[in-house]
Amino acid sequence: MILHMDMDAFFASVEQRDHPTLKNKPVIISGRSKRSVVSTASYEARKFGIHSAMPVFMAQRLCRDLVIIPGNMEKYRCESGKIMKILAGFSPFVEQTSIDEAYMDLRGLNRLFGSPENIAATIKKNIEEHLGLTCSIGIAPVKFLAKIASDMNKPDGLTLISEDRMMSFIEGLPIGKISGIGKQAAKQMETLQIKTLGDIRQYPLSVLTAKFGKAGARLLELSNGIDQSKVTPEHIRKSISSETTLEDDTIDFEDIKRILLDRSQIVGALLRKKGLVCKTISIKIKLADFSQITRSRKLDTPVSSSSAIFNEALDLFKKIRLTKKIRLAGVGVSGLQDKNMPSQMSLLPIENTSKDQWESVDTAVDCISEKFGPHIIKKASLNLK
Ligand code: TTP
Ligand code: MG
Repeated sequence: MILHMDMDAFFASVEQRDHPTLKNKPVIISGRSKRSVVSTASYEARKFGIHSAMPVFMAQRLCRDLVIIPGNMEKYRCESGKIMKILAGFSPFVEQTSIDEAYMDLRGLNRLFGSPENIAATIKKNIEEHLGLTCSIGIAPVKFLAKIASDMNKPDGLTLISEDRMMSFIEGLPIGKISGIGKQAAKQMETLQIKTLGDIRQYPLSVLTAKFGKAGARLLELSNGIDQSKVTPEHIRKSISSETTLEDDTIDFEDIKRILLDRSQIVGALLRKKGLVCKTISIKIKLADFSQITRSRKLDTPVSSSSAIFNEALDLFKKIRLTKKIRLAGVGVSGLQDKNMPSQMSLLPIENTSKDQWESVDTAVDCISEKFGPHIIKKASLNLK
């Protein structure tokens, strides 16, 4: 089962918690300018028809007693971090998808924390007790339904769509509820008599893909209760890359080498900052005629030193036979994993040792850069030009 958690009126609830006089009052969070829109509205304000993205002047017209509060993103980010930490206490399989939303894969948690409903109730209790905030949780056998479920009984909701109920739920699910189906697409579908996800099954794959492209194929899968998307924690999902468009197109090897070195250092520093190592290194080259070349290599042993990244990037670049000037070059890493996660050791321990030495140089450089700024210390070769 997959769990989806979404905080209730997140920014507004944080302010209501921190300013008890605002409790039970219609409150919106917004910018200060005349043209500002509502970032979020407390549930008391929503009763007046006020919602996110509505111009503030309109919200004021709908509710005379409306309290308008300027947002404090730093505070909300900090609260978000605390919420994600609570979730991480239950499972490493947590995927944060926005400032106040996350998925959790519940497999294997039964023994520790009980049934899915128990897990959800404990999460809600922890968030309320530690942070004084409420959230809504949805649980379903697949990801897209978990998200829909979390929205069904807001605020402070807990909704479970069991395996048994799933198909009948899908049958009557309005098509517009599916994330990614906009109003326009929903209208278009209505002309085909498709109002619910169940209606999709009246059409063969060929018709759906002809009409809606890839989305058609995905909808057909969803209508059968199949959702290929998995809960993907950040360290698995993300890749890190850095690229630069050159001031002047060039084919000069030394110039390009310097760019790759510079980009490798940026990528390496980000990787180490996140406490990650990478297994795959790639380069991207765009030529003057806008065509693009990408190359990547999977390593036997994960690395995080800028030198290791650069050496691989340069090696990949050397294998390209360049006939035109380039206008953009970039370095990327993927296959990211936690630095402390055990991985298969390299068969060549000597190679490892030399990489480790560079890693300590990098760590020292990272510390200096953090303290004095990113340009205070760099490879001598980057100064040649
Ligand atoms: P949401 O989870 O979409 O909304 P919410 O938490 O305020 O309310 P709900 O109970 O319906 O989940 O967004 C989370 C936060 O993101 C929200 O508190 C403010 C911010 N946000 C914006 O700044 N602009 C927007 O248009 C939206 C939708 C949200
Ligand atoms: Mg929310």
